[in-house]
Amino acid sequence: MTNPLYDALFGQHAGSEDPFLHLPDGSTRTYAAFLSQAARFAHALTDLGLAPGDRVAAQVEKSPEALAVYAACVQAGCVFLPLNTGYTGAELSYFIDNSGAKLVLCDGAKEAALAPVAAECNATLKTLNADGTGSFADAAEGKPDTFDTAARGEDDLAAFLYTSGTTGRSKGAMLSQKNLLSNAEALREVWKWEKGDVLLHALPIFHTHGLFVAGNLTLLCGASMIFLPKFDLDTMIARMPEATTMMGVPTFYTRLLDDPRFTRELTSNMRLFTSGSAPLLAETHVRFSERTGHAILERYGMTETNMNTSNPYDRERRAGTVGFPLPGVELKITDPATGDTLDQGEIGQIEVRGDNVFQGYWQMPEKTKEELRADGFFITGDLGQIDADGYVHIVGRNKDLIISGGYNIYPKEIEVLLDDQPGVLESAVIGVPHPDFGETVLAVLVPAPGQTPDLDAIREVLGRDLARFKQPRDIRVIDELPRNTMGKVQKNILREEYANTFV
Ligand code: MCA
Ligand code: AMP
Repeated sequence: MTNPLYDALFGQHAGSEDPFLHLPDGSTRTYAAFLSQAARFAHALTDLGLAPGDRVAAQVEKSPEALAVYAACVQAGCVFLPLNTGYTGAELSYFIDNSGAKLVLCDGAKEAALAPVAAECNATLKTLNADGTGSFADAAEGKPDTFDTAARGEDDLAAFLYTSGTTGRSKGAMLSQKNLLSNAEALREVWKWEKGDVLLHALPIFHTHGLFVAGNLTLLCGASMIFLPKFDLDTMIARMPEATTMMGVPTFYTRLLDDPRFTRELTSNMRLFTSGSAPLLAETHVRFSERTGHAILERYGMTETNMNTSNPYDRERRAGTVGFPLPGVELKITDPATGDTLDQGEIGQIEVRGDNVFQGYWQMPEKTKEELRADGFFITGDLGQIDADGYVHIVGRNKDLIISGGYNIYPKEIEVLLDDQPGVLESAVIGVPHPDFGETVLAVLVPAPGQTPDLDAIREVLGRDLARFKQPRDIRVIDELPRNTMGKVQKNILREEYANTFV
């Protein structure tokens, strides 16, 4: 019986007293202790009636136990579905219902609010708090420290990650064992990761970046992580000297650079800083090199594809580019209208193919067909070009998407809500430059004839239904939206008009 993902990430460390997690209180969790916890959780999953292939939705704070739920799902053959801790009840009910999750894990503080949602979806609800306590932990108490790993194949699903869409409806990206494992192996090779590496980990673990890029790579190599609940500048600076590597979104880097304590000396133990999830300004790359002597290594990925490209470890890390396709990943630039491959240097849509590319969107065959070609190439929705030296540049997006501090926000989801509010005729939601988040959300409203929308009431509805990071940081009211001759809203004009709102 095999389970390739479990064997490669977890099973190989059975009984190992090597450090895995260095925790904020100064304690360390060994691989053996982590795996025992995961095995107890795997027993709790099966005792609750979960079978291989069943979905486990988890909206839990970052903690060693939250990570052990992921390990337990892999071991028990369940599909792990992590959810942003900022999502509201309205957002969660869609994910739970759509995924058909059999078990929902949440923080104790959210239990009462989620109980009706779970009941309506016939899902069991258990709690797991940031300190590792809760009814799920209780269910695992006293269970054996080992578990008979469920047999799974490399094409079996390991995780669902929801990604929003241009239609405003989120799609569950189905990721197989092979998708995850092949990518971790490629990153180990190109980033030269080793057992002795210590990762400064401050990313959330409900996205590809913090969970798979950071977590899977650490596990595959038997390395360790300084596992912090979130990005806190003082803690990052205090613990940087213990680390050899850090992964961040561009906001991490601009925040570090804004602090005079962040010096060359502070980073002298570091061998590698990587950045992704959002474009890193070339200017940030240059400032970082000047301050620390380290060239940030920028890479490019997506929820649907894991990582696609990376700047080189040993050669020039070119600012403003995302480097070369990873081993096993094919990348081409195509004409969005015809799908034909374009010549080197031309700008077009980026398409990728390889073991990293997902299996499709859960129960959305039509949507899958639109983005995943029959020959295996996935249309990323990003626009790019390949320079004369082979470096891939991302020059824009062919999808209406805002990336704020590394979180994706699809304007449509907010526009649909705004258009529904009393006194609103129509709306347009755009991304505008922001000094901390890179981009932030701005909403433009057109009142219905003779009416004045109540902006405070609208903000209240947005606050109730949308995670904080999606909420517009400003709402402007104008007479009409700029449109082209085809009637399409010209968001580029709005973006120009409001470009200086926050900078
Ligand atoms: C927090 N807030 C945000 C964001 N984060 N608003 C907009 N955009 C955000 N990203 C809200 C908070 O709720 C708060 O609201 C206010 O902004 C400021 O809070 P603050 O404490 O400063 O925020 P923070 O806790 O420091 O968070 C900023 C952050 C965080 C550290 C940049 O967002 C973060 O860790 N981002 C990483 C996201 C990530 O991992 N992305 C990967 C997904 P209020 O003002 O009301 O209090 S993409 C991916 O996985 C692909 C595959 C890839 O390529 O990597
Ligand atoms: P997500 O859907 O959250 O997985 O976000 C994926 C999107 O993030 C990609 O399609 C890109 O638009 C963007 N992205 C990720 N890494 C980079 C990068 N290094 N530079 C620019 N955009 C990036």
